[in-house]
Amino acid sequence: MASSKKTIKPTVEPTNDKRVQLESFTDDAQGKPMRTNTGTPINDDQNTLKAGERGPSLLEDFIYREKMTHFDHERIPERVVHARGSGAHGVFKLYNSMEQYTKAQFLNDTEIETPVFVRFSTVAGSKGSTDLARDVRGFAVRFYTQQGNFDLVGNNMPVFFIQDAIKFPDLVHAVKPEPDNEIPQAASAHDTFWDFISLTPESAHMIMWVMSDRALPRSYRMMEGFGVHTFRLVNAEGVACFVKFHWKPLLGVHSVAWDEAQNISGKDPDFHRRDLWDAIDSGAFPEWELGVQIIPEEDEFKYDFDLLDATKLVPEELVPVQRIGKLTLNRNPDNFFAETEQVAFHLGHIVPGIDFTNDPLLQGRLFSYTDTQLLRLGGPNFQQLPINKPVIPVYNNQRDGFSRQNIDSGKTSYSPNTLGNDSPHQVKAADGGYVSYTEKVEGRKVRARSESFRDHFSQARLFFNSQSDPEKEHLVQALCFELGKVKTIAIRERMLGILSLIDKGLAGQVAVKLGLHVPQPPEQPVNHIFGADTDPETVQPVQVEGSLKISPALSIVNTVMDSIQTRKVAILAADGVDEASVKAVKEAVEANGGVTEIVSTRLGFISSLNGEQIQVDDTTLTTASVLFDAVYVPGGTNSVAEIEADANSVHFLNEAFKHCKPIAADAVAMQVIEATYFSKKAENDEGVIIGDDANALADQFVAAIKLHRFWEREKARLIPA
Ligand code: HDE
Repeated sequence: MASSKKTIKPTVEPTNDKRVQLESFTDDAQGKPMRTNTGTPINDDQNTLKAGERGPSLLEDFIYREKMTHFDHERIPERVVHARGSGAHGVFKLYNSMEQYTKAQFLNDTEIETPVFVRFSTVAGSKGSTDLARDVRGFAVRFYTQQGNFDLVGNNMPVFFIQDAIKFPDLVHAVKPEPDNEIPQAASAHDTFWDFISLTPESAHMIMWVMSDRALPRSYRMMEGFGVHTFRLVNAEGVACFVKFHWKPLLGVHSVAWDEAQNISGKDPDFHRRDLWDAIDSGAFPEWELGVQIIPEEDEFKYDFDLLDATKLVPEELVPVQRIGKLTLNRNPDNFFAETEQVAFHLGHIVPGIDFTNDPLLQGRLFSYTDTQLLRLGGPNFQQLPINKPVIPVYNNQRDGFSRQNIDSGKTSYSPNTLGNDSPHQVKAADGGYVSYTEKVEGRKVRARSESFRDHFSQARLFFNSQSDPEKEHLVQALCFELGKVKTIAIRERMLGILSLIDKGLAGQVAVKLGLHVPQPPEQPVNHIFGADTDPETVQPVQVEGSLKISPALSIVNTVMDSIQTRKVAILAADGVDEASVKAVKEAVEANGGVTEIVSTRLGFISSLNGEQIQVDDTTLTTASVLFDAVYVPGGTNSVAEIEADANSVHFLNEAFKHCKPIAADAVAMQVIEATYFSKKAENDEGVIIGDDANALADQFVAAIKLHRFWEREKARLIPA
């Protein structure tokens, strides 16, 4: 019989466009018949096959068994860390060519628009935990470049807890819920975490960040991102320089209060996820500028810290951040599981022109990420999932394995070969083949930590000293909260010893709240950074007097405050509201890109003074002040009376005041303000605006929302944190 060679045509032509590529995998079931996975049309998807209407179910029911088997296998292991996250698609556009420093094409050509996928996450909590935990946030960005995928797997803090990757499982075991009772979820305020930290002085700097307002972002869209490690850029001539990567949010860096965060966790645990989704959905696309700090190779030893030590940052005052391009997130995923859950980031996904350094944390990460995906995504073919596939076709001799998607044709899957014309072939460096930077490496085989990694406190102190007074106060309160939750007194005391090595005043303030004394002289932190045979006396941390005393870039008080875009304003109104008073503020807020919602005592429509019907968006029962950035009480005698009489509305205002938010009220609504606990001299409170000229009031209110919060209120009005 003559063999007939059939060619099966792909339904979608191969493409380099990530968007088209993903869409080709997107199933739209609109108007389509239901089938089994092998294509059999399904007649009844609601009843199992039985022997008689009231009889037993039959094993031959392939429709039921296929449906249930698939369901039973729907879950995959969640990420060991960063389990809770949210993703979005976008594009990266370069401002200026970086050709001088790197041959990475997407950093050379300002005409290229590189597709990206970003995933933000918390670290400690499980997949279903709250967004508002006090925690580091993951900030992982994948660039789908024409030279392959480049993943910048960073965090919203520029340093890390530990210096060597081998300590990572210990750190994570310590912060995760305690193993005997699996308590507490998504929280570091417990004994095992602080036990580990108090024995790990290298974590001092990171602890300052995690106890600061940076750990409580208002939104993923209002966080900085950092590559953390020092990386290398390599240009076409093979000349390298060191680089630190930054993401600068165009909306500025903003945070919420701790009391507010705890409240949000109950009222809307999806707060950050929803915020990201809604912003993109409404066309208010989140934007960041990519920043780089470039450090010439010859400056490797110029600083009073080691560039390879991930517990150190390079102060922006020493090496300015150059903004080289913009990331815009402009599309929500179609399917959370297929995209956000299955995306597999790895800082080993690298392209020519970018290279690693010997940072021992970075080196260790290069092993862990692929290893974890093998289990999480069930085998070595996870790179072929739509979200992980590069935009360029991939050919190599890898074959088979669980869930192989490619149908690799031909006889040869080895190199060199003649039977397949020696294809696929290797790529010459001149044609873009990846060549590692030829750094000279020499040394004895040792388990050791460089002496240059032994200063743990100078940058912790730099961070603390660079904070504004309210930020310092929040940091102290955070430590009092966290250590107050620790049950073992010896751990609290050991931590006070560590804090006193950062700043004696800081340690003293925390000690008062813990009812303890700072150990005098401070108990030297037990140094667990060396092996069992090391004499602890010879390897104590060193105290370095950092060259910089203050770094203004570290305080979020110095962030941009020029926009109210996407800020949510609640308008507390009821029947009889003065529509002119609503309109002035609503229009001013919306004209500046903010969002308003009418919040009332019931759902439906309210009638204004003129009989206009105004739709209610939410009630004081179904929403809460912690879900808004600002609140306004318009005029209209009846409306004002109803709001004043509603305990939830008054509570709404009290909470907004407590969390230092801008509050505005029409002069007619003064009686509502008088019903609050802050009524006394409210007009003199910064960020509380009361007036009878609706337009002037609206302008002042918008200006106040730009400032985000009036943290000074906490001290002036004795507000609990
Ligand atoms: Fe990760 N980290 N990490 N990490 N990391 C993971 O990989 C690991 C570290 C970061 O949205 C895991 O896919 C080790 C620093 C982000 O999918 C795992 C060490 C930074 C994400 C892993 C670190 C990060 C992860 C878990 C110490 C900031 C989420 C699931 C050497 C620069 C990515 C996974 C996403 C995820 C290992 C330290 C960022 C287990 C061993 C430092 C943003 O492989």
